[in-house]
Formats: sequence, C-alpha cells, structure tokens
Amino acid sequence: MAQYTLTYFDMDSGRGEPVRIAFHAAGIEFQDHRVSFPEFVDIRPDLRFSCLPVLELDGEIVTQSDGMSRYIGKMAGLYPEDDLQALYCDEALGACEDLLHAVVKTFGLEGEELKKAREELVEGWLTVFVRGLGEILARGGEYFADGRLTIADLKVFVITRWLRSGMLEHVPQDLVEQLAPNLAEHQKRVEADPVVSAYYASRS
Ligand SMILES: N[C@@H](CCC(=O)N[C@@H](CS)C(=O)NCC(=O)O)C(=O)O
Repeated sequence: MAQYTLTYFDMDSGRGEPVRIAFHAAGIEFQDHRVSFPEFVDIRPDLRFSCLPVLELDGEIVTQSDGMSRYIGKMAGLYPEDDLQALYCDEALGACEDLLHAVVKTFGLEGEELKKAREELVEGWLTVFVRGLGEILARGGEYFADGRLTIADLKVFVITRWLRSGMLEHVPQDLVEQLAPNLAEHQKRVEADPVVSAYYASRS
C-alpha cells in the first residue's frame, strides 16, 4: 500500500484542507504533517515551488493541490467520470484558485493600506468570484457537478467557510449571503454531508 505524507499549514482551511477531506473520504491513511509558519519559512527554500501543500507519495514529491484533490478524489468517488461533469467540477476548482490569488495579494498589508486593499477586493474581485461561483452552482443545483458531492464542493466549501468566518479583516461576514445566498446554503449542505462531517468528527 502506498505511503502518503501531506505537508501543509496547521489550519483547517486553505489549499490543503480539501485534500485532507478527500483522503479521509477515500479511507486512505496518510500522514497529516502540519507545519507552523516559522517551520514553513525554514523549509521553504527546499520546496519545489516554494509553497505548500506538498504530497510525498512513496518517496516521490508532488505539488499542486487541485491535482492532489483530483487524484485522491477519484479514489474516493468524488470526481465525475462524465467529461462534461468533470469540466464543471474543474471550472469551480479553477475559479477558487483565481479567487485565492486575488485574496492573497492583500496578505502582509497592515492598517490603512490593508483596509483600502480589502475594500477594493470586496467591491472588485471578491464580488466577481462569489457571484460567479453562485452562478455555476445554480447550474448544478445543490452541487457543482454530477448532482452530488465532488472535490469542487470541498474546495468551495472550505473557501466559503473562510470568507464567512470573520477571519479576513474588512471582508463583511455576510458578503457571501448577500451576493450568492445559494453559496451560503451550499456551505451548510456540504458541512452536513456524511463524508465531511465524518472527517471533522475524526479530527475532534
Ligand atoms: N498552485 C499551488 C499554489 C500553492 C500556494 O500558493 N500555496 C500557498 C498556501 S495555500 C503558500 O504556500 N503560500 C506561501 C508562500 O507563497 O510563501 C497549489 O495549488 O498547490
């Protein structure tokens, strides 16, 4: 049996979190190697693309979180077999990446500079991506693809929960509800899904 080690930040969010949930859903044991930010700074020079997550698979290092989710998600039955449904799933994953890139640009700012950048973000790209994700969710109904839980739902759920958590300064907690109420409902639906709730029960 393959040996997996997933290295990511010690938080229940971000790009590594959907991969962890997919591992749990697939019933695959993996080492959940969580690093602090100072530890990340130490290992960063040795990371292939200077970022996390990285997956060590039988001694081979692999990067790129969506690729990991797809690989493990296929084993967990969380990736569509139908090509069109797979396209819908990948569309949501790609939109999440674009959203994350926009938010990350405001990291490291402080005070007034942060406030200004976050307000522009909220009015600009966050509005675009939250509305857009709501639109593509409406096409699928309750889920982004295949009429069931897929890795797209995991990634969007992790991001929506983060946007609504109040952790992001100057991002109104009700932004998602205001712009895309179906996305807020989707968060609750995914959180209550047996696959996802079993993962968090295993964590507590
Ligand atoms: N395309 C990569 C992006 C990875 C990425 O940007 N990771 C972030 C955390 S979610 C990171 O390590 N940032 C720290 C840095 O860039 O210094 C993936 O999807 O895995």
